[in-house]
Amino acid sequence: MENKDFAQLLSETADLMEIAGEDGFRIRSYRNAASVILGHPERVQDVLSNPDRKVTEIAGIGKGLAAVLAEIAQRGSFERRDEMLAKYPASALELLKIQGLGPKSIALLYQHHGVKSVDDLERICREQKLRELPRMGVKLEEKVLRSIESYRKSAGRFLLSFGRRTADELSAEFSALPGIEKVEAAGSLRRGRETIGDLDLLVTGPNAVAALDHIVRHPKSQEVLGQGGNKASVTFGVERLQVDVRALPHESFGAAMQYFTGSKEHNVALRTQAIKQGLTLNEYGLFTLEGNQRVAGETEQEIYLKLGYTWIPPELRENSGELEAAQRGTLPNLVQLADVRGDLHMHTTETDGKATLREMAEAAAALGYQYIAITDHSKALAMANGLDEKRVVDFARQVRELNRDGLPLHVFSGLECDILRDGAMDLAEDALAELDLVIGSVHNHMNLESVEMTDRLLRALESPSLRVLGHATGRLLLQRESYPYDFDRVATQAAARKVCFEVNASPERLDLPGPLIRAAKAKGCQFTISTDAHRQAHLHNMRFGVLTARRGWLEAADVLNTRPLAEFKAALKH
Ligand code: DGT
Ligand code: CA
Ligand code: CA
Ligand code: ZN
Repeated sequence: MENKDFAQLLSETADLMEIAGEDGFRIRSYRNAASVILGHPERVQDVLSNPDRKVTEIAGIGKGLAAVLAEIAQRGSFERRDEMLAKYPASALELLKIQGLGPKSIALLYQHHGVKSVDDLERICREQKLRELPRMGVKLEEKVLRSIESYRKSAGRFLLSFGRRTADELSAEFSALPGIEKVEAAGSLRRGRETIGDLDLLVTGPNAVAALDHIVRHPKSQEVLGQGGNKASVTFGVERLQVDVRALPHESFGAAMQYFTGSKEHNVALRTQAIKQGLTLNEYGLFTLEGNQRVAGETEQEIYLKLGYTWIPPELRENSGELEAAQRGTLPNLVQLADVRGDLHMHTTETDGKATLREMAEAAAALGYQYIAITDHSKALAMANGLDEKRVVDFARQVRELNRDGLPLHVFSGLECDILRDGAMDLAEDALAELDLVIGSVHNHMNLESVEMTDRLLRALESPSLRVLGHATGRLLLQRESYPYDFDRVATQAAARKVCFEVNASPERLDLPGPLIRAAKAKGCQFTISTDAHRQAHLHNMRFGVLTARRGWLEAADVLNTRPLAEFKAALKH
């Protein structure tokens, strides 16, 4: 039993107890224990099996929980959990993932209609029975149906950052094996999609098949889904991410990269072009239809070139105009990580960040940046101890002084100001005017009608201090859909008011998404790419923001924080 497994059993049980409407104290103690165990550096199992140790030594684990943990270690479950599972099946846990439904509503649905699974819930909504329950209604019924749809869409997908981490871990292991020359990730990960379904790893070298043996014997591989002469598939890690590994000969590595990078739609269009030229394209290479002569295959570049295109960056391969542009030679010169000169959205211990201004500045300087903006929350986020007018003015003065005496880079005073329900800024304009950079963000009242949300954002754009619209769709990947509004109208107005859209690099957001970035650019908008860091390590997420910007066809010139310090300062003063 790993700590993760202990934690999961405890928090599942807490969820079920919450559905059952049981008392909050016990529920909190299970949840608390789950998070303590997850963060505990040694294995709980080892502590339990060591006669000289007691689990109660771990802070937050009392006698009652110690008994529970011992029971779990012994038989993989505990009494309370068995009781709950007798009442509600494990499928009830899925219901908590449906946005808009809390444990109380789920309990009600269970009592009245025996709803035990997402399928049951969908049926009850379609039969228009949810609307009749107390405190529910037609709106909620519609919302739940939409949530079910998005839940199904995201089930079995993973964040890009998680895919990247796993790919890096496995690439390093494969590369250390003798006879392996190259390991590359293909598929949606290489295209920088915000979520990935599975990981596609391609390996070449005189002993590339060693990677296949390595993955099927890997201690973290849970299940071997298939193993052939040049391919192995497993589910990997406790998260059970599917990993496909392919071993390839040198001469078809480019063709395989091209094929397995996709997207499927891009590949279909490319193959159609090949056929027009009397050629056929597959994962082994580009061949003549007649005579089956190899024309290209070792690199992607030569394949695209032989078909009349310049090489197409993977982030653009969605069959949305990139092939036509590559044929004409008019592909954008996409922004790169190295172009970014500063990070314009981060939080500190003043609000809900974990590091001080100075610590963030030092970490950012170590990344080679020339400047950052500190943008803590405003007072509407009381939970985060958001800044009021007085603190904002003090903060702006303090930053001016700090810049005079030896910070490792230039710090701009900023704020992530809440956009209130009616579109007003959370703080008075004269306080905002003291700051170098004001980001406006929506953090609550996200379930407005599209018309209301559009008006709210249009009104926010009238604020003379506003420079950036932060994470402007509000989506949380795999958890929460974007809120609806008339994006074209808002983008048109943002362009007119010279307010930038933020490309938020936080892996849970990646907001704006690529297609909306592209739409905003077409309206004449400018952009920033920022991490929304809440601790130093988050500053490294910039790479995911850049990938997302590239999926939106952005060039360095479209992104304000690619400008050198002096130029950036001038742009702020426009
Ligand atoms: P994912 O894994 O759902 O995030 O998305 P992808 O794009 O990584 O899709 P995946 O893993 O199924 O396949 C990787 C690429 O391989 C895909 O983008 C295109 C190519 N590919 C795989 N199977 C087929 C196929 O049956 N037909 C075609 N045309 N292409 C395929
Ligand atoms: Ca994939
Ligand atoms: Ca795959
Ligand atoms: Zn925010």
